[in-house]
Amino acid sequence: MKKVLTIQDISCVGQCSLTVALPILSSFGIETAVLPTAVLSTHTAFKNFTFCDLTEEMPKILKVWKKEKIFFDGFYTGYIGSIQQIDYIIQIMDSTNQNQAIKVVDPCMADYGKLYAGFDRDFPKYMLNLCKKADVILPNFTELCFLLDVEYKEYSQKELEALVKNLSDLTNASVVLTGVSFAEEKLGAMTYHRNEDRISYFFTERVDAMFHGTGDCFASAFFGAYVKGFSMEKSTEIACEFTYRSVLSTEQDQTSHWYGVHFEPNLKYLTNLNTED
Ligand code: PXL
Repeated sequence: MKKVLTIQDISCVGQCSLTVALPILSSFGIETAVLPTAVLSTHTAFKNFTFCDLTEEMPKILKVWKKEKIFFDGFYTGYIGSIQQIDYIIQIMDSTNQNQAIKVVDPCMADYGKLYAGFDRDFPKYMLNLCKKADVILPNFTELCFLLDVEYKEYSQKELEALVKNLSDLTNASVVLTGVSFAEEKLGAMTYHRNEDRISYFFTERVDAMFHGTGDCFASAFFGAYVKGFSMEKSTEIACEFTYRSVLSTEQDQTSHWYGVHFEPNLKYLTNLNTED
C-alpha cells in the first residue's frame, strides 16, 4: 500500500484542509500520515478564529522520523502556518522521500483576489519556493496572479495559457489551474503538462452557488488519483467530477452550512475508481 504525507492545518470546524484530505485519501485506499501546520478553532473565513502555530514541532517530528527511518511515497502540501515552515517542509520532503515520491503543492493562500487573513504581502514569494519543489502545483486563479505578481483581472484564454506556462517555467512544475471558465454555464480546470508541453481542459456544469472548501476537495481528489497511478489529465478530470458532485450535494442538502462542502456522499465515487479504466 502507498504511504503518503499531507502537510496542512487542522481547522477543527470548517470542512477544509486535513478534515477533508484524510477521508478523501482514505477512500482511495491510501495510507495517509499527517503533519499539521497549525490548529485553528475554525478556518479563517470565520470571525475571531484561534490559531496555534506548530512551526516549532516540525524539526522535532523530523528528528523522530529520521531515527525511525520513516519514508513516504508522496507529499501533498496545503495551508502553511508560517514562512519559516516552508524551509522545514522542504527539509522533510528531502529526507523522507522514497522512490522519487510524487510531490503536489496546493499553494493554498488566496481566493477572490485576496490573500487569506493572516498572510502578509510577501508570503507568495516564499510559497513560490515551495512550488519549485513540486511535480504538480494546483493554484486557483488568484494564487496564480499572486505567484506571478501580475494584476488580478480578466485575461483572455491565450493570455491565461501564457501565464500558466510562465508559472511552469518559473517552478519547473506542471500546473493544474482550478476555477477556469470561458462560458457562463461551465466551470473546470486547465492542465499544463510540462514534460509534454500540453495544455488540456476539463469542464463540468457550473452549479449556481459558491461554497468554501472546494479547492481542498479538488486538491485531495487530484492527489489521491495521481498517487493511484492515473495520469495528470485523468486525475484532473476525476477531481473536477468529484468536486462538481460534492457541490451539487451541498446545494441539494437543505441543512447545509455555509462554511464547507458536503463531500461525504460522494466518497464512494472515489473508492470505486479503477486504474484499469
Ligand atoms: O480551504 C482552504 C483553507 C485551509 N485552511 C485554512 C483556511 C482556508 C481557507 O480559508 O482558512 C485555515
